[in-house]
Amino acid sequence: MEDFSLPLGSFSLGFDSSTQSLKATVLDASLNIVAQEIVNFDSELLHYKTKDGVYRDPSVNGRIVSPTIMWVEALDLILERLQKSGLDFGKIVAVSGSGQQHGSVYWKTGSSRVLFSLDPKKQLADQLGDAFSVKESPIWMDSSTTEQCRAIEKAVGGAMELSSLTGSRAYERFTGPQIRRIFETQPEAYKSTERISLVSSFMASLLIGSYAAIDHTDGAGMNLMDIKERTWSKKILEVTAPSLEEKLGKLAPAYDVAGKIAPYFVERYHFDKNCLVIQWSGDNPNSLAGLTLNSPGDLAISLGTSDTVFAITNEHQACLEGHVFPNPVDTKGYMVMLCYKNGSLIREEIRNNCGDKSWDVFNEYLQRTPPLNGGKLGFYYKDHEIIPPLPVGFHRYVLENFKGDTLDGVKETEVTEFDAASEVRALVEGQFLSMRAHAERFGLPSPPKRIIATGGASANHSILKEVASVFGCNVYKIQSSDSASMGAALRAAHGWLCSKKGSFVPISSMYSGKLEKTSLNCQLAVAAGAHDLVSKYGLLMKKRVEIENRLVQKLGRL
Ligand code: ADP
Ligand code: XUL
Repeated sequence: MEDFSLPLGSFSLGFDSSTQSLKATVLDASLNIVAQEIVNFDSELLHYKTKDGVYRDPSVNGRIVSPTIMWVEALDLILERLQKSGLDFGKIVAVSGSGQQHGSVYWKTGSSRVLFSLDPKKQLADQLGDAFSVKESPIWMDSSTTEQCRAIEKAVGGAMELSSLTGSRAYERFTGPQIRRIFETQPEAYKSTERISLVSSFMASLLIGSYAAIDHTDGAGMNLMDIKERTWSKKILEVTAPSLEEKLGKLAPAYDVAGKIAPYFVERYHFDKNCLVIQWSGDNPNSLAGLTLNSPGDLAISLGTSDTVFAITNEHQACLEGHVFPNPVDTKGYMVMLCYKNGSLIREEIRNNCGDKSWDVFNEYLQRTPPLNGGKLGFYYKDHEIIPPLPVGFHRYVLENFKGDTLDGVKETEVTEFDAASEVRALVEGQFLSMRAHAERFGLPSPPKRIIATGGASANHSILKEVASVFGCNVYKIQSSDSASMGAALRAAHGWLCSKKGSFVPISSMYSGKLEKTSLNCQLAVAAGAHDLVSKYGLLMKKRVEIENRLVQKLGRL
């Protein structure tokens, strides 16, 4: 029988270049974690003065960016830390990574030469400071491109047409509308750009010392790629910005080799010169790999800076809400996903305002308040939301006479505040009710067979208990809450095996029959909530959707 694992004693390394931090996970050949590191942007790279890893531009509505060079500096720093921890880089046979999706990097003409000849005696950031034509990368939180979204949709024949071509209608954070905005507002910078990378392909480019391709899965988050053909859609490129194809370079499958590790890393950190860099991909797709999501009835909920809900599917259907991406570890299937912008950051804000800045107090409030919150419902947006498309603002309602058995005679009254404990419950219940409602509408597994939770807030048992109650199913977790870097390390090993074999091998062959002995094993975290509660939450959800629709009519943009 063929051996589908890395050689004994070797390692694979996965990064997660996310909104607030850069993380790394090292797996051994048995797929167990041997090292993990993190660099937090706000608290450890103080000189960039980011808040939550980003700059919110007060002068342009919805503009949210991050300094590109900060991500570069973080890479050296995390490698230094891994080195200090005693990691033998020579054992790493493959590296891959996750990038926050949609964010874009603009390489200035001539930068490929700098990238190709990096001096191992100097830091990367000291050499690449002048490599970018746009120094602040637009990221997934940006919502400044509504005009560009509508123009692109119109030019290709409508939102549904764009969704059927690319997997999503136009979204403000998607890279195509972002590129069009750069072209319109900074034409000189656009002209002097020789390559546009995603965060994922950008970080891979640093590691191979030349421009890496964009992988098919993260490429589907751009509104530029024909999702069925997995090629750039010429029609959409034309209506987005001039000479775009040459600036984007090639597309490649996620399991492809991007290149060998650059001499910079061999000399500075003593990587083996044959170490392969496998295509990086988006953080959500790599989480799908790290959570070994391969059953159509499973639902993943990621509670990171953004909250996302995703599952696998065999078909691609056009939709006006949510996204379809090629499955990064299956050559034929797809992943479907919903993304919320107000995830961990609004939970932190409510924790700070109502819960004494402490998760313990926040959790105690959740435990102290009854399920359904006595009919108190809230909508909390500290940043412009994606689902539903509503602007910054808080909206609170009390449902009179709501007992959870009928909506007859139930009327809502808008109020300006709740007591602290009810505010916490209204936020958390509201987030999961919205996920359940939109997941059902989008055709995600309902009820799911099980939920696998991940992301920073999945460390919080009280929050996971609410997930189990609202959805009415068991909630599982893997060993690490950073499934994006775990998935990247797994995909690195997978890409290495595909390269050795000379063709695609199913990723499950790496762990089938021995999953429970690996760090990828999913374990029960919380058992399903009581059955009658699930139907009561169903009614509350119905009411919430009614109110949400009214808010969107009044305040939203579609
Ligand atoms: P990203 O990868 O998108 O940068 P993470 O998945 O690392 O984000 O999650 C970071 C978030 O996790 C923080 O913003 C924090 O609010 C949240 N978090 C961490 N620990 C807890 C906890 N115990 N309870 C709730 N949220 C938590
Ligand atoms: C997904 C999205 C976010 C980022 C966060 O569409 O915008 O989840 O990937 O890193």
